[in-house]
Amino acid sequence: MEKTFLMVKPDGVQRNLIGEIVHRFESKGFQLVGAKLMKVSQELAEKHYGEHKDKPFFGELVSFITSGPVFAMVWQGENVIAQARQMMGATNPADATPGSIRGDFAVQVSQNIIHGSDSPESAEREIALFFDESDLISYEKIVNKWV
Ligand code: DAT
Ligand code: MG
Repeated sequence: MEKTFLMVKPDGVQRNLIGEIVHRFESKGFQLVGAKLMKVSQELAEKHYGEHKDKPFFGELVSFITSGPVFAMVWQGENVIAQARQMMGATNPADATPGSIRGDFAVQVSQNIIHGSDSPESAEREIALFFDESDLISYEKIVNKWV
């Protein structure tokens, strides 16, 4: 089953949105298979955002993501990578549809509440960066046959 890496960023943690965000993905019908509250180190931040290292906002991005605790998660489900991106909304909250997480809770691109993997390759890479295989729990949910 497909898995994705999602992370409530430091602004989302500070704004008490962990529960709201977990609730949205649970209610949708996706399954949480791993989660932790953690501080992102400089080294991990630079690896995680490696694709943006030549962008003008890279320094700001790394200092933001290391500025406070984040809530890192792995979610599982059919088409969860693309679906989670839809639920997050556009990168710039100004363009994010109302009803999406960024559309409902964020104003600025530099504080957009949540990260989500954008492809199967990035999901695999990001899950491996943040979690050991043994941190991920595989379990049956009887309700899944209704989802
Ligand atoms: P996403 O987080 O939607 O995958 P991205 O991978 O293009 O977006 O960029 C990673 C993060 O970098 C994004 O969540 C917020 C920040 N960012 C992107 N574009 C930015 C910009 N023009 N100015 C400041 N921060 C930006
Ligand atoms: Mg991205």
